[in-house]
Amino acid sequence: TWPKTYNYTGRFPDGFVWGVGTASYQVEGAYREGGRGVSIWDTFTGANTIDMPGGNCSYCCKSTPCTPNEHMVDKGATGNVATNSYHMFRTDIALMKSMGLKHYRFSIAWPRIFPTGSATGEPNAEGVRWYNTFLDELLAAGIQPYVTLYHWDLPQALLSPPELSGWWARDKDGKPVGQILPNWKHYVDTCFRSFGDKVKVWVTFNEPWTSTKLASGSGKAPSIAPFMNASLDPYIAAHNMLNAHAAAVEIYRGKYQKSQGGIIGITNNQDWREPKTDSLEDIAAAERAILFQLGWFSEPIFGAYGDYPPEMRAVFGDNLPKFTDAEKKLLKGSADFFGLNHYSTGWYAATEEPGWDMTYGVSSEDGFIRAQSTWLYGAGWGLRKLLNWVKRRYNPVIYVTENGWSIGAKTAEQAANDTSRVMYYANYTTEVLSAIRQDGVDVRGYFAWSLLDNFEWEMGYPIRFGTAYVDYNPGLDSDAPLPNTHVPTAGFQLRRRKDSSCYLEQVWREN
Ligand code: GBH
Repeated sequence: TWPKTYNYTGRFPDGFVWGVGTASYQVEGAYREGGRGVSIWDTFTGANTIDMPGGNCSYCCKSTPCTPNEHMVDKGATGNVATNSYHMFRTDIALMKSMGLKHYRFSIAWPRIFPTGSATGEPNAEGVRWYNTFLDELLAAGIQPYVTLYHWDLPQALLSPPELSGWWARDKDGKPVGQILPNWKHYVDTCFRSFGDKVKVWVTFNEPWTSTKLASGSGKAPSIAPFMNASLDPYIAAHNMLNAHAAAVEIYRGKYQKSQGGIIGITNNQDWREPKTDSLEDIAAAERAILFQLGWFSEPIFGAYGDYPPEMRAVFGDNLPKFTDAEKKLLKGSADFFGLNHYSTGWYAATEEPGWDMTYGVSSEDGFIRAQSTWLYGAGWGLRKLLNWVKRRYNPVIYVTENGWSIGAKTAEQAANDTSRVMYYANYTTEVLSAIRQDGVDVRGYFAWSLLDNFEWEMGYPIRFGTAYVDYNPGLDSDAPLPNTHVPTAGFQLRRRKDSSCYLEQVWREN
């Protein structure tokens, strides 16, 4: 059951930022329109091999094309159409307005700006124009954009292993090489230049841990699977991404921040890990679970030395690449705020074996209430403890950039009745309020995930995180057998607010 912690009364600080979020590949669709190039997710879903240029699957690097069913859990699902937000953006904005929403977090699709990646030259004008129109209409609706530069849809052309391995690029001695860096710098510079008059809050990367460590060879997301050296490559990818983050911030601060007046940060993700018992071993293991994920990607930016957590270096040794002094200098302090994605809580117990993450620990979830997603367990006090952890170690300005709960549904009526999501948001926002008021954590904003049900990565469309329901195939019997229920219609789709959006509307109206 839900912990009874949502009876704390009080108000959030004036100016507290309430919002909802999405990400380009999960909602845009229009995969072959507007001059958009192929992304690594088009490859992963199989869309690339069917009707996009590219031929074989450079995820697997086989000479024969992959079938669309090869990698996805939700067989046949792609982001080709998704929630069709590329075309239905005015409907989305009207929906946001109806919710009283003032802040919207979304991401820019790199392949719309540079279809094959590029280190020089002009961007794809149609892509730039689309985002400018979208931004203009958001602003006209009184909604402030919070923009993520990288939410996982890397141009496919930048990941053609083994020569050009995206974030996984390393030389033959196993040192990270910045092949991707000039492409990235040109992309972000172009975004700041093209959209910076309208965008005042930038997030460089969404969940670098998920898109490097978790993605690396897991089969759940694109990486360079067949070339993977599991004890090396995830750390190379992470290293390259951290340096890319610092490079983006250097560009923004050096060329744009003064005139444009915005802020820039990064979003990391962490589920809370509570020691399973009060033994010193379990307490230490739970601390490693946080440090070896959140700390890995936060310490170089928010810590004192521009480097990985020393506790991590002690375990990983030379498998963790080394930053040069210049890189450390660039990394240290390279964020105006700490973006935090948080969903779930579990117990953590010490183990004899290192495990895939070298934490010498294992998680379990007895006694927690579970969402539709098998990994998602609700306990708002975990978020409060996590916020306190971040304050104790780094004391930054924090924005909770994602927090959400999945519930399956076949019909709009079923979906709208999302009582457990209301409980989740009541529980979690109350704990955020407690963290601010009772613990003094400097939380400035909170974004619910997500505005809409959408393409939930390898899980496809059955998993629904929306505060609004999407009928992907209006007019079709939604209990019809697959594929109708999970291959969205490229035309009009239906959005319908769920109860949770009404609950949240009240929370942010009354603060
Ligand atoms: C976020 O990631 C993403 O930023 C967002 O795009 C996504 O839609 C949202 O969450 C909801 O999932 O299968 O046991 O290996 C959240 C962090 C990390 C949660 C990977 C799921 C997989 C656990 N995700 N995790 S498991």
